[in-house]
Amino acid sequence: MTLDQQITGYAESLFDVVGISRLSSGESLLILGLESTPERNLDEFGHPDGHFQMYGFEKHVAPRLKVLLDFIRSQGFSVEPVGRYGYPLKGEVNLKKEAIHTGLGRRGKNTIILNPRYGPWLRFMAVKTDAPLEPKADLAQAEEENPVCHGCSICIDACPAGALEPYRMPDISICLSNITKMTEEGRSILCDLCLELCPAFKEKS
Ligand code: B12
Ligand code: SF4
Ligand code: SF4
Repeated sequence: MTLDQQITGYAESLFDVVGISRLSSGESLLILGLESTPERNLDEFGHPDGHFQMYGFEKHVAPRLKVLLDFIRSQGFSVEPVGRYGYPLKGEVNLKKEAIHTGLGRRGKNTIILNPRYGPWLRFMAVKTDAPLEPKADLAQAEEENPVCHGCSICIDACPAGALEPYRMPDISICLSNITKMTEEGRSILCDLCLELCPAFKEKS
């Protein structure tokens, strides 16, 4: 087994999907995806006392990331998460574009990546490494309209903020996942209606 296969195989034992991309610096990006479910809710955020907290990522992603990073370092390579728990919050890496280019799914009209197995429920993380990982060119997909969205506009019609146009969100400041209400414990109440109503791949997930 090659080193590439060992590292991606190890990552696949910890995460639901794994993709490899190459940065212009020559380093590799491992794109990791984990399904958010009611039992493993990655969408649990909050900002009590003004400090942004990623409760779901802290609980479910951080331990997996630690094991993966330890493994890659034990092979003699450097590796770092991009952003907190591999979530580039300021968009320094566009995880949806990377997911498309590494074959992990295609964008839906709700702008979210739809995966044939997990629908819109994958959450993505990125780690940067100098390990020699080869992008799988045959898996790469283009940024284009998604056949599963043909004839459907459920997400666009249902959006209470009118924030969606097909495959794009012209003004991100009006999305109700941006202007989140808060529970008494300081947990964000996200909207997510455009994901919950999406029928794509529901029967398979
Ligand atoms: C900023 C941000 C937001 C903003 C803006 C969202 C947006 N759609 O841009 C707000 C706060 C509103 C938001 C909300 C949510 N987000 Co958010 N967000 C991000 C973040 C940090 C950056 C995204 C970004 O770069 N946006 C900028 C826009 C310009 O980029 P873009 O969406 O790729 O837009 C491209 C297309 O529109 C394309 N395009 C334009 N015209 C056309 C036409 C056609 C035909 C096609 C095909 C394409 C196309 O060109 C644009 C530029 O490349 C990422 C994490 C990351 N670093 O990637 C998470 C991320 C995208 N969010 C995510 C999630 C899950 C959500 C929420 C569901 C809330 C939640 N539970 O966490 C909602 C969903 C709302 C929605 N429908 O998008 C996930 C998506 C996972 C997935 N399966 O795709 C990400 C990847 C985070 C993660 N770690 O997994 N988010
Ligand atoms: S609700 Fe319909 S149009 Fe929107 S992303 Fe899902 S399948 Fe595509
Ligand atoms: S999360 Fe809610 S407000 Fe934001 S685009 Fe989806 S349906 Fe609209």
